[in-house]
This record gives sequence, structure tokens and C-alpha cells, in this order.
Amino acid sequence: MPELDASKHRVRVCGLVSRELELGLEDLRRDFEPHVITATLECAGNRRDELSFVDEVEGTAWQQGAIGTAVWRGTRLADVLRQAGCNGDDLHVAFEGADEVQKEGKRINFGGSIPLSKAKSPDVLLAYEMNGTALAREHGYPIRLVVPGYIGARSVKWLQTISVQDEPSSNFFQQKAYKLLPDDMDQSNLDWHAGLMLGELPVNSVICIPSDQSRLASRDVNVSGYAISSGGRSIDRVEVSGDGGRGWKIAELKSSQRWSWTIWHVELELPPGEHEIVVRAWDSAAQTQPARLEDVWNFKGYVNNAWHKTKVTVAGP
Ligand SMILES: Nc1nc2c(c(=O)[nH]1)N[C@H]1C(S)=C(S)[C@@H](COP(=O)(O)O)O[C@H]1N2
Ligand SMILES: [Mo]
Repeated sequence: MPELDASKHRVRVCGLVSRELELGLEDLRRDFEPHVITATLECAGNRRDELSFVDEVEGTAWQQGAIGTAVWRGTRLADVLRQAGCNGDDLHVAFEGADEVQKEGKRINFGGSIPLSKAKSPDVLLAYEMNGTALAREHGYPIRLVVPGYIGARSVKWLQTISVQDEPSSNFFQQKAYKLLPDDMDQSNLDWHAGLMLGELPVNSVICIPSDQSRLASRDVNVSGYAISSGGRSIDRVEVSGDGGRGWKIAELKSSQRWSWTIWHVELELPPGEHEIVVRAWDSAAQTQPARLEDVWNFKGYVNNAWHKTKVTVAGP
């Protein structure tokens, strides 16, 4: 993680703009109106671990916790782009962080891009505060991008370059990592060109409580977790099954803000013995989740949104 001096650090805005800009933290605070949004960031590899039950996957074996929600305060990327003067359609906005990694024998910065249409939407921020205080170093101090609804990798931390261009970023993390490979592809026949660039996240839901393999003393089982929608839509229904997906009960939803997860809760009555609790969500476009892990498996283990399952044992009399 780079250790940046906020008084010296600058974000450079360049590429297909009429005026190149160099903006420090003080410039952002002084010259632009601050905006606050509550947004969930989810790693594309969230729930990757489950996919390894189907076949080998490459990457960190995240369970269902590679996700989090925070209140972000910062400058709208749209306002910065307006000041730089950027016109045109079908363009992309590429970002680079100050951190360096070794990839394919070269030292490169972490980077990625989003379409200009998303970049101009009011909820994409150059964030300088998280939960009411300056960003922590591990979250991108002094300035990071926050792209709600997109895979976490597009929310570039330690932001130092913003470039408007007619192609997506050529960075490793846009062109190679974070691509959804076809399901017949693995290490032996890997061809990055065949992969889809990941951006918008799919609808997903997860059981947080009880945890997998729990032994429960009572038949009244409180089940709760989170659901996230796609494209900033609302989560309109969450269903929970106590019998592996045959019967479903509708969960209660806690109201949520547009780009933030929806916390849900339901009480099931389960007889003594082993049970498989399952959850699935629908968003306001009637989109829901695929049933089987087999249907979403991909070698890099990205965007797993199959029905989430938890096995529990209710103690017998
Ligand atoms: N500069 C930079 N930004 C980055 C990354 C990185 O390695 N370097 N990781 C990305 C990924 S993959 C995710 S999931 C999120 C995680 O954000 P967090 O650490 O604030 O939770 O940051 C993204 N931004
Ligand atoms: Mo990630």
C-alpha cells in the first residue's frame, strides 16, 4: 500500500479533454461541491470459495464477506470531467492508482476503466472520506474512486490518474484479470480475449446468520443476511427455504438506500435434524439468481450469484 502525502499528492486528469487538470485534496474540497452517498462495494471474487466445490478456481478463496458498505463523501467525477471539458459519446474513463505490482515481468500500476456514461452519473465519486473521517490508508488515502454497482476493482484506490479515452483501459486488471471466461476454459486453454470485461454486478443474496455447519439448540431459527441488486435497482423480494429450495418463505426487508445492500431477516421453524437453508433475491427488474453453482462456474471464480446455501443441524429432543 502506498503511503501518500495528501499535501503533495495530485490526481492528473488527461486524455480526450480540453483542459488537463492536476487536482490535490484541497482543490477537491475547495472548488467542488461535496456529495455523500452510502454505497456497497463488492469484490468480483466474493463467494469464489463455493465455486471450488464444482471445479478448480484460481484466486483468493473468499467466502461471502468480500463486500462492505460505507458512507462516502467526495467530489462527483462528473463535476471534475465537466471542468476538464470532455465531450463525445462512447468513450471510456480509465484510472490508475499509485500502487505498483509485478505482472508479466513488468512493474505496473493498478488500473481499470468504466464507460463515460457511468462516469458521468451523479453517484460516482472521488471519495476523500469514509464513514465521516479521512480515508484510511488501506481504503485508498487520500483519494479513491467509488463506482457504486460495479465490481470492487473499478473503485481504484490511491487514485492518481484519470484519463478519457476511446478504448477501455489497457491495464492488466481491465484486459486480463476481472474477465468472465467461458465455462469450458481453464489454465490449459486460457485466452483472455474470450473473456467478458466485468463491470456491473449481478443480483445476489447471502445468508450471514446462522453460519454454515451450525448446531442450533432451538427449532425457531432466525435467518438473516444481505441482498444486493443490479444496476442500482431495488431489492423487492427475498425468499428463504428451509428445505433445500423446495418451499420458500418471504423475508422481511430493511429499507435501504439506492446503492447499498438490503439487510433481510426471516424466522423459520425447523424440526430436529439436518437442514439446508437457501436464499434467493429478486430486484425491481424481476431479475433473480441462478439455482446452481454449476451454472455460474468460471475458472477465475468471478461474480458467483448462485442460490446461497447453509447447512444447519437442529438439536433433537
Ligand atoms: N489502487 C488499487 N485500487 C484497488 C485495488 C488495488 O489493488 N489497488 N483493489 C480493488 C479491489 S479488487 C477491490 S475489491 C476494492 C476493495 O476495496 P477496499 O479495500 O476499500 O475494501 O478495491 C479496489 N481498488
Ligand atoms: Mo476485489
